[in-house]
Amino acid sequence: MRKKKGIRFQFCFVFLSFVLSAQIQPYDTVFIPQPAVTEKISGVFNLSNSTGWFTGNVLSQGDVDYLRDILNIQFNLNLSQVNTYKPGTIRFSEAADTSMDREAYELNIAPEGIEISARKDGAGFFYGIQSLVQCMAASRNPSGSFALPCMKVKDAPRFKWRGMHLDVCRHFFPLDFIKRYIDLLAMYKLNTFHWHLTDDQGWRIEIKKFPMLTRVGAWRKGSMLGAYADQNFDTLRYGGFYTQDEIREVVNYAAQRHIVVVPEIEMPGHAVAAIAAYPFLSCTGRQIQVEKAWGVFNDVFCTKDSVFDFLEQVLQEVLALFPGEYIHIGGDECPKLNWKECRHCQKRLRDEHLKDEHELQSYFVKRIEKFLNSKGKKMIGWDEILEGGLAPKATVMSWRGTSGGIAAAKLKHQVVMSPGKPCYFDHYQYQPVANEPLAIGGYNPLDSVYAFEPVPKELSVSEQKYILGAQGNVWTEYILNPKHVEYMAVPRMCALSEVLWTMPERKNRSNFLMRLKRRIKMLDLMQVNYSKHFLEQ
Ligand code: TNX
Repeated sequence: MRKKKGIRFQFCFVFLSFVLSAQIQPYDTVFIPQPAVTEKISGVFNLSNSTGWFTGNVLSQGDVDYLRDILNIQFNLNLSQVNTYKPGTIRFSEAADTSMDREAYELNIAPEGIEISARKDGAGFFYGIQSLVQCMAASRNPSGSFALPCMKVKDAPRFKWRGMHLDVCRHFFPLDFIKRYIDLLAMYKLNTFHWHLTDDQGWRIEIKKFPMLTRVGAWRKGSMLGAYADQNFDTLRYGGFYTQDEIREVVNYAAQRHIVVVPEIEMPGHAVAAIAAYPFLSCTGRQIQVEKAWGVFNDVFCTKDSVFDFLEQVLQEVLALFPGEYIHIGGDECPKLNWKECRHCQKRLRDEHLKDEHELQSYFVKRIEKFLNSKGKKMIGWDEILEGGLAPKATVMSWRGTSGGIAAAKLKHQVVMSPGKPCYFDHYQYQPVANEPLAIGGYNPLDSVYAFEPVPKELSVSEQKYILGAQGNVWTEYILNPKHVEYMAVPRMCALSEVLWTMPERKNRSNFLMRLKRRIKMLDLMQVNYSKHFLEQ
């Protein structure tokens, strides 16, 4: 009997210490997203302008430049690079464990020096630098030096796809802001920027072979003003586009921050701007205008061969600009009305023995996937690509809830979760909504983003591995300028970063809010126009 009690006691003790170690400790107050393991060490490391840094020949040039710039720009520090290690230095070393995750890192802040270790070929050093910067922002003395609390951090992300999206079609944002947005993603260890480049209201990427896409398609003769119900428009010419040089600049800027850019070229729907530039692309061949209104429109790409030839030539230029493995082809919200009346589409239906227009959409997407695969790229599309049969290797981005993602994972297809609730950051974030800037609708407060679990309970353990991660989407029908994008994206993007990086047992809502409040120093330093409602929570 006594023995049994002893065992029970021992079990309780082990269980309790496990729970305690998984819990957030008081010193864990500087990071977003919360790292996997943090361990307090006594003492502080005093960092100042006289601290040296030793790259150990393991940091890439990109990481070296990034560190130098961020210390300089954010903290006004000009630390000197030293050629040999000596105590009191910030040191980078290659991880002894070569099987370590490509994005994992260890950060040791000890009284005698700081060490960041990671794999040489991954993003780990960069994330270690981000964590160090977060510590510094939280530990800055008024004199400009830093008393960093000593600790050991061992860290790796939960998900591979940690994304943020930006729609630059409904409203256009200058190149400098795109870079700033990428900087924000990098701060929170997000690694995918989904760039929504084409839509009914504007074509925003230069395609050399088809100059009218931007000469005509990038400009509309007015925009919808205010609420949709008002149907109010101005008559101002509005638009803009990114040249291929600018696109390359963004891709390189993102790559230096270990962020991959996934371009989205919408097809077969959301194609009005392209059709306005080249009317032969639609079923009717009618000359139409770049859209002024928001919504879903009947003029979509026709399924005749000349349209596929055109799209393949467009994609050829696109894929040469984006070295990442994925191309997003949209696939959402494609009305089938014109296809029903089009002789080309009806002939296609008969020739390919397709049952209906849903299968025709599936034919469309499969044909594009084949082309992209032949060029070594993977295709991703919104969950409508499930309708009429999923293309053999497609990755599905689930936006109409999680059911599309669940269905795709059950079919053994990879999935990125981006359900409207709570991943649409164009929805309201605070009530009463009447006090908020006009938004498209919906309600996704910070708390529901933080509580989001990307892996649905409906999936078995073997199906769960198809969930690559999740993404926050910023559609810009009602978001007119960069400051407003920041307001909608931050801090919901911070909550999402913790959903995507941190294991669920390390998440804690009130601790997250506390850290968010500490971390605003960094956002203030960068003059980010974040939404301040969380300060009242
Ligand atoms: C649906 S999400 C759309 C977009 C809109 C958005 C507004 C998706 C694949 N399509 O075209 O901008 O809702 O929230």
